[in-house]
Amino acid sequence: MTLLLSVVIPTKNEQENVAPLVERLHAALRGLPYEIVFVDDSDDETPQAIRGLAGSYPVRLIARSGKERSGGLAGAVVEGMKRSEGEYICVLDADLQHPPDQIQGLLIKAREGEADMVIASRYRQGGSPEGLDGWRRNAISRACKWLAHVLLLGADRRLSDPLSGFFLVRRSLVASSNLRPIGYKIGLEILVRLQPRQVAEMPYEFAVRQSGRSKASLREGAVFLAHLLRLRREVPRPRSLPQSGSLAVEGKQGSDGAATLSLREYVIAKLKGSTTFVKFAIVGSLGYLVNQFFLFLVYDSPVLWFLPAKGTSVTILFVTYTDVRLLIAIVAGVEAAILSNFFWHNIWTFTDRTERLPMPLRFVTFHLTSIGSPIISGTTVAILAPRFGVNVYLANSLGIALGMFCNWVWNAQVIWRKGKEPL
Ligand SMILES: Nc1nc2c(ncn2[C@@H]2O[C@H](COP(=O)(O)OP(=O)(O)O)[C@@H](O)[C@H]2O)c(=O)[nH]1
Ligand SMILES: [Mg+2]
Repeated sequence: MTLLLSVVIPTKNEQENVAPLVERLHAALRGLPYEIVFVDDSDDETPQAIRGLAGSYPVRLIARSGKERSGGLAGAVVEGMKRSEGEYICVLDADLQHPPDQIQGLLIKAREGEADMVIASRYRQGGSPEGLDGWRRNAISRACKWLAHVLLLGADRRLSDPLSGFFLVRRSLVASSNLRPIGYKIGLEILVRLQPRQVAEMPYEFAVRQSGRSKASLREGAVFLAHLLRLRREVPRPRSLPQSGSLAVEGKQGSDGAATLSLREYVIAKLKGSTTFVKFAIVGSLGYLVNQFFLFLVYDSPVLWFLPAKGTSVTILFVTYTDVRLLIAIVAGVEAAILSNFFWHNIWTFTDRTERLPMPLRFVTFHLTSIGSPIISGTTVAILAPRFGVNVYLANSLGIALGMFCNWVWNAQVIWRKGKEPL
């Protein structure tokens, strides 16, 4: 009988995990012609445990030693794929982070959708990356994914989990290929080097490791970077990858078209997308200059000779102002900046969005937010510096950034909110 499925499992010091894993696999794959191929680089009792299972289950062991181990995890997977026999190959970790009961689903998807590769995804809707212990592993995982997209897969995000270690491929895809992976990301190697015609994704819940320890480390991070750069260097990247309609992903599907951008193209595309924000920042900087200029004009220049002289004190409603000319100058500076900002935002920054709120309402709300922004930055300094001992200038910078951010959100989302695109 020809084998339908080979389950390839790399192991390194997983003695506690292999027996429960094989039992769960057997329960999940009952009735299918399958085999399990362990490729082991352990220094503990894992090989003995695997041999013990071989009597009762269709289990094979490839035990590696010395130099054979140099390719690490990815090398082990390639070796397992080469020496297995099934029409489809499923790769998963030994630590029960990848649920065996999902394999049938991957297989069905591959056969029905005629996909060469089906990736089990932590990040597609319905899946979960919960097993990544701690926010640090989570952040690292997302950063690695981002890098892989930017450097290799293109900026559009059709694949939600290209770094998944849990996937299924058709043997014909990998059979005569020259894979040379280093590190952990064998799935990425297959995606980039073999450019499968059809790739599908299926969500799954990444579980926490059953027992034993993760072998991921800072060194693996460096190896990952080296792997990315090597793929970038060695694999010519077509402009459009894969062809239109060839990615059958579950759930939301991204736009088709160029999937592979160079880093430069990616940065330019990003910048183009953010021109509104750049204009917003330029207008804000101009407002700062206008404010300073009016402060000077009113307070120091001789033009407004009719105003009270510097240092004139005045009492209004029981409050005494020691320098009423300065007060007028501050108000004039702030108001001039607000008017300048409003004018430029209206005719330049948000020029394509002016239809939403009626002009007078826009004008009034803009005044309120313009005053709100210095209140936010002032409050931030007043709280952070004395209470938390943050350096005053650092606190001020944070406050200004926060004020500007709130201002931006309010302006872009409320005052000049984008209208719906006309059909
Ligand atoms: N054969 C082999 N397997 C490895 C090696 N390093 C890790 N593994 C296995 O690869 C799988 C994933 O490793 P793991 O430490 O769980 O990485 P993590 O899931 O990223 O924390 C597990 O089944 C490990 O036993 C290695 O150098 N050789
Ligand atoms: Mg793991």
